[in-house]
Amino acid sequence: MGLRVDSINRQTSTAAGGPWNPGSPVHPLNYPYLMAFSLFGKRPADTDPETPPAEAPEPKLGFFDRMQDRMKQAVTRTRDTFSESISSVIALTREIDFAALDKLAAVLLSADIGSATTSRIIENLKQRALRQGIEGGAELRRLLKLELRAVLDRVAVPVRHPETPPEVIMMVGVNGTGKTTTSGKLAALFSAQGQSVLLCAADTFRAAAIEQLEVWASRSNVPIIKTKQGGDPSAALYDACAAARSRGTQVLIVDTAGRLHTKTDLMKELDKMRRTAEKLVPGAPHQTLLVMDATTGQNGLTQARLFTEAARVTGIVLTKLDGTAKGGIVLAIATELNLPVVYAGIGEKMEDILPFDSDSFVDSLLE
Ligand SMILES: Nc1nc2c(ncn2[C@@H]2O[C@H](COP(=O)(O)OP(=O)(O)OP(=O)(O)O)[C@@H](O)[C@H]2O)c(=O)[nH]1
Ligand SMILES: [Mg+2]
Repeated sequence: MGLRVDSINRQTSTAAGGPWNPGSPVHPLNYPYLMAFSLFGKRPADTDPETPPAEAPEPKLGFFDRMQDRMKQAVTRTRDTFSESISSVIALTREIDFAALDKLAAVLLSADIGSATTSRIIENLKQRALRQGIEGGAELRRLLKLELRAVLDRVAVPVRHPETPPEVIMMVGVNGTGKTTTSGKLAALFSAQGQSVLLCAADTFRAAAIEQLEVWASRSNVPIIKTKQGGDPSAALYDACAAARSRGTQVLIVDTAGRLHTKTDLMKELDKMRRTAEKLVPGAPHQTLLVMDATTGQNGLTQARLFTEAARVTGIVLTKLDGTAKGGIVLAIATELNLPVVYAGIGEKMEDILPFDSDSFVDSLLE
């Protein structure tokens, strides 16, 4: 079936989702950074051509900065350690030589950037040093930014949304990474962008998992389809897909139970859910987002690698970026999983989610 390729901007005309309800907890004013999306996306040509520019809300001054500020704040701990270490490497020498670059390699490794990515970046910088020389700290920072961006941009493919709704997004991952929280945040985010959203509580395994998603549904003013605890998650998903189709819902977000890739039965259950969704909605699930906890570092990465192999993951949501000094894991994810980070979780509140943007991330890391 046909797919519409969008930039990270999911904004559609408000006609599709109805007018804003000023009393709604997801009123766009509660998401001031949403209005900055069109400024923020890197592919302006890909924005929805059906959105008449005249009707697009005027971006107010400062919103772009606000989004950048939020990313900056989220990676404060990473930036502090990272920048401090880089400064100390640079302070040792005026001219950037191989010895300084080897020290820089140690800094990159300690920020969890990963050995493959680090080797590649340092090798490129050494080649550059041989060819043209690297004059000093400012030049090194500039070149390092380019290298980091290149790593992220290599895997940054535009999200492909289906032409016919609903778009089905499945949240998967190991226990406790933030799947339910992210499902709730995304429901609120898309809804604030004017899209109709349905949540599906397909974690029937953990006690209180359904109630937890219900709380998010009511917070974000989004309907939910559920079954009882212990029920078949595929049955809940079937009902949700049928409901989304008959209601003309634009986005169906499916919260699934935490599972380890080693639990064969549970991985088979994910497969069954995929097949169920596809029966009712062609091409579904359109996105399978692996939710990863940034604080688990390289361990999380090993788990994620095995998970992505088993579950046909299309992108990563990196949660708890606010709680780690090892935000460099974003780069290791790009190189080692060959997948883009599409959203970053930056706190526990409903608005604590950002569409991931490599420029903003790298700028925030290396001011
Ligand atoms: N600081 C911070 N905490 C987060 C973030 N995302 C989720 N959390 C917290 O992480 C904990 C686990 O979140 P859940 O959404 O329940 O995780 P889950 O993956 O659904 O867990 P299971 O369903 O048990 O596998 C909760 O305390 C969340 O508030 C984030 O971006 N930042
Ligand atoms: Mg959960």
